[in-house]
Amino acid sequence: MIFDGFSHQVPDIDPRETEEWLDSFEAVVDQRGKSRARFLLMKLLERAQAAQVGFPATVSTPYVNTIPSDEEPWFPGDEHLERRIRAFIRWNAAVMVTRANGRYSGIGGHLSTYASSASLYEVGFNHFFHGKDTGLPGDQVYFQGHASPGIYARAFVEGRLDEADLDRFRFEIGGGLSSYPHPRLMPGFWEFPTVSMGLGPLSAVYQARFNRYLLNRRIVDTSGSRVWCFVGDGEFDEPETRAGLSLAAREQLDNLVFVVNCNLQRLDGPVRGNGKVIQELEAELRGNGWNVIKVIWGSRWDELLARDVDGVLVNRMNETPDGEFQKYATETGAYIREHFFGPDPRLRSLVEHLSDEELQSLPRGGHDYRKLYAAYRAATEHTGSPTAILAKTVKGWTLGPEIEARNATHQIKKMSHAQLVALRHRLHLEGEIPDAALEGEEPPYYRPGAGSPAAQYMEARKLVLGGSLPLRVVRGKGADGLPAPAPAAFAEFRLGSRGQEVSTTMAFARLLRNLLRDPELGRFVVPIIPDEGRTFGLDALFSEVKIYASGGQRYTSVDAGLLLQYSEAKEGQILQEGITEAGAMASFTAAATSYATLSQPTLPFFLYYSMFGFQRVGDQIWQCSDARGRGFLLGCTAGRTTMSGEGLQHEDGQSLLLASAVPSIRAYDPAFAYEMAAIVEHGIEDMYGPDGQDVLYYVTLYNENHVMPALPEGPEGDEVRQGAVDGIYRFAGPAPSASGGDGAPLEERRATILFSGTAWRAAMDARDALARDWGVSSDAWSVTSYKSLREDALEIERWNRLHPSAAPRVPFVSRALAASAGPIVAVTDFMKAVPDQIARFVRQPFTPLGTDGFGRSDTREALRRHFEVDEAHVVVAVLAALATTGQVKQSEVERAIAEYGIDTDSPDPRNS
Ligand SMILES: Cc1ncc(C[n+]2csc(CCOP(=O)(O)OP(=O)(O)O)c2C)c(N)n1
Ligand SMILES: [Mg+2]
Repeated sequence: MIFDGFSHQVPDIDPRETEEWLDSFEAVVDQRGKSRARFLLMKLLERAQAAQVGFPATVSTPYVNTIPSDEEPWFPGDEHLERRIRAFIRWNAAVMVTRANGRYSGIGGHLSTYASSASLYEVGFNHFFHGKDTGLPGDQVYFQGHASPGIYARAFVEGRLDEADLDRFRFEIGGGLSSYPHPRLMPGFWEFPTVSMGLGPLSAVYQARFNRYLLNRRIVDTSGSRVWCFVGDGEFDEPETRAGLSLAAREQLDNLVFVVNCNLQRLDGPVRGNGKVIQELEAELRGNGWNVIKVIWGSRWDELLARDVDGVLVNRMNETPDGEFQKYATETGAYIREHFFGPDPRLRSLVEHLSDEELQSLPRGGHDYRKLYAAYRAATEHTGSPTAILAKTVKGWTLGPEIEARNATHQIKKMSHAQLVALRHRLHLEGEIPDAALEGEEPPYYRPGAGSPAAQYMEARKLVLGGSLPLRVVRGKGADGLPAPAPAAFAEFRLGSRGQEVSTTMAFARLLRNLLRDPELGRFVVPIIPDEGRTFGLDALFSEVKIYASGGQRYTSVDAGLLLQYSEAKEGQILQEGITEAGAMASFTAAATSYATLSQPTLPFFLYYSMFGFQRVGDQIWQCSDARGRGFLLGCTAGRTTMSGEGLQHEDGQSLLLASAVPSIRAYDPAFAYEMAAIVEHGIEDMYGPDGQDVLYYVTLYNENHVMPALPEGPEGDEVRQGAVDGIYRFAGPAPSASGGDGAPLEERRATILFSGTAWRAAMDARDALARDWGVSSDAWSVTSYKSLREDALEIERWNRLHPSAAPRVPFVSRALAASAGPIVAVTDFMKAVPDQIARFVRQPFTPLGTDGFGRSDTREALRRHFEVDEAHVVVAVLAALATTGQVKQSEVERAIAEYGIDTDSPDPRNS
């Protein structure tokens, strides 16, 4: 019993009155039945709500429409014309997919998702979605990826695409229409990549929140913008779909509407054959504090429900599982009469006056245009919480009995001639598509002529709503772009840490503070943290720029009065997301794409535990890259041995490898503060300067403190900075070799050591030891970006291959390292595959030392010995490499192994 605890703990001040109420309730149950009792309870609850008697929210309501028919608003459109337009779009969507698959069997595409949701989209396009022609940001609409054929078909009917475009659906090589919403491929059309299920809804929540953030911070007036997100009922099973629900309600995002296409099916079959997905989603959403509007039944059911005085029809609706409803969608009227209405004589008599055909065509609410209009209207008028419209539809609706509601419907990619003839009939398009046209090799498209009533109507609606969608425009570039930071922000890092031991994370926290204080750029910086701000040394910012809280701070902080107090404010700048890397990444994406979505560039810095980035939210990073995001991802506490005490699930040795898979990521692993500062300075220019690139920067930050070296003065310093940006530079020249007699390097005992990040210490110690104890002189190079070096080399390799008669070009890394002598040993706190990225492009023998294997907790020293990335292993690797070519004797290698106490029988850390 839900309220047991409550009623037992609150004293009953009038037991007699209580008893009277209970007795009369029991009498209703006995004499009038449970349906009546339920009805009365619902009425009471409604009355309680109206009288503002606080009561725990009931999470589910009967399986009927939320908006009663007598509360539906007047429909302001031309229903007939809108139906015609819908028919044209439906037709073109089906024809486009069919033609594509006729041309190249297997090219794919989807018919039934859009067929189920055409009305859901059209009511939005005709009446609610605001475009961007006015110069305002307009609405942000997240389309279901598999519904793309219908969205293209509408753009065609509007005249934004032509037949040749439609005929290149899914033929993306050479610029055809992309299979799904991909801004990377169609940057003037799609805004939001949605086809990886769950990421669209999550992004939509955080987009709506980011709109509010910019509004509250008085950066963009988003008060007229609404975020619409179309979601599949199957898609709701993705944890990401559900991940943002509570935040949306907590933040009172009444600028957000989810439209859930409840066709009761996913790819393989029913979403909840034995249950009721709409009821389940209603409970989930209401429980999370959402306003839920169910659109289950079309208008022709209203009359039946009005006559359902015993509540038997509602009961039947409540108890029928989705699997049955799906079956009814494929069955005859006689079957429905027998099985749905049949068992109860009261029910049977309710539909006596309807023919079998009428019974079969009793529509679902998601195909009833007026009911949808009412729901959308209510959603836009609702305040205080986000709204979800749960619309019941039939998957494949109008496509005929062989496709509608079939379990295989999602996979059907082609319609036969007979099916197209039937579709034409169903859509009443005989006048527009003559028989002769259907006899041709390919079914024809249809577009109403310019000046036709349909074209005029669409044009008029477009004018009212401010333009067509989807549309991606980039206005936040050039003169409208982001102000460049003053160079002063970066200056201090040139000097090193002047004897102080600091980490690159600490240096970055200072740099971020400098950027936030920049008089021009500062307010556009968006720091994002999923908790752990203190770990990264950002707590000083809490009081300085404050944490964004839409309702301000309504409590006295425990540390109020202290210098570094925890401060939340309505105009706060930090997005403190709490422990949700997924949510933080969605915020990052909203900020990283605001230069296009909202015509206002912002500069996001997302700081997180490096292990929980690419590994945890890799698909979102991919999505953000598709969306042409620009911003900085900071992998803090990076490294497999640097984060000493945390162990297997924390210690990151792979994020740089995972980053190497994302084409638009520039991945950096800086060792020193000045490298980090040079990379960030360059990155801002690279992404937001006049030639702004749609790329993301990934920068690792470590928590190990060192005295940070200073940048050399003058032109040499400039070269170092350039090298740090390009990926490699010589940090230290040949170490004088003690056993070289007078200290001159022995020509034949030379080596090159590459280091990245915190591995620089092992590299430099080894360099000293090699010179001091082994007569080997080595250069040490800092490699800040193996990814950049590899990409440059691959590009040049390709160019050379395709230009056989031209003088071959030489990759940057090959040129750089040509100047260095001896075998190369590369040491990193990441996997060996990270340095291996350049092995092919250097002429010297190449030995990577890295941290392959599961991480574990111990001291840094023990971990570095275990993973074989400490000074000892660098020395041994250098000597062993020199031994293979005879410059060093085998016995010297053995002696080094013994002197350093390396256990040669220890298992490979990769397997242990
Ligand atoms: C993360 C992810 N997993 C799987 C898929 C493959 N997939 C594409 S559509 C689909 C079924 C979608 O069902 P639903 O969300 O109900 O949409 P409907 O087409 O029924 O409207 C699946 C499994 C995907 N696109 N993304
Ligand atoms: Mg579905």
